[in-house]
Amino acid sequence: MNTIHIHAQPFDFSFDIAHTALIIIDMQRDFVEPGGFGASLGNDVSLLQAIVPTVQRVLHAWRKVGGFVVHTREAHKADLSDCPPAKLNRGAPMLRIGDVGPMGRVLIRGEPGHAIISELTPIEGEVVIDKPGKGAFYATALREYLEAMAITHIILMGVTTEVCVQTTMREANDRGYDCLLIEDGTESYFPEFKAAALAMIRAQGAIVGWTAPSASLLSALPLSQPVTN
Ligand code: TIU
Repeated sequence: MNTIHIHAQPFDFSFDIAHTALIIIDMQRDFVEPGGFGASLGNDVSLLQAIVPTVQRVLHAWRKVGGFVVHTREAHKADLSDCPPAKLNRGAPMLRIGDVGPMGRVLIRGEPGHAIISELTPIEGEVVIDKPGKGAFYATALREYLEAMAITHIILMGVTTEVCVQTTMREANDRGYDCLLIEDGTESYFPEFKAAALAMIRAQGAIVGWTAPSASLLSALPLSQPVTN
């Protein structure tokens, strides 16, 4: 047991790399690039692009210390059989899930928009979870992967803070995992929602979990030299 302690809110977060997963939520072209699902909902995707270097830096550092990595992607089967009408018909987006856009069919597995952005491409040994919902535990094998690796702690990054990231963090918290969200490794299309999500996660004595800047994590990892992108 080699416990690392990092400065976090509302109090220090302690973990052992061997039992901690880094989970990167939905850093896909469909959310981060123009012409995808995020943009079809009327959002400005440039806000999300700004965190890419930070997410990349933490990912590279986590790989260097031999940590377990999970990437998730939100998407549906081509026949939409895993997309409930309540999700498909919600609101008045420019393009609905399954419609053809500049990056192929929106939010459909295997289409160009489904891909994780090139800066964060998964490497061999990393798990990629395709999820039909906002939470990464719903209708996926994530729990089984975490149990197989004896994971007890989760470090989260990705998008969007108050939708898929927060939903996954709440799901994980209810399943008994201690979770830390990297503050500058997550973003929302709505800065005020990001701020509110961070505040509600760590309120009431870490009711959902902890938050910390990437610098806190990076400075505590046993790296022989600083990680550059
Ligand atoms: N990945 C994720 O957060 N899915 C969303 O639909 N987020 C929005 O903020 N719309």
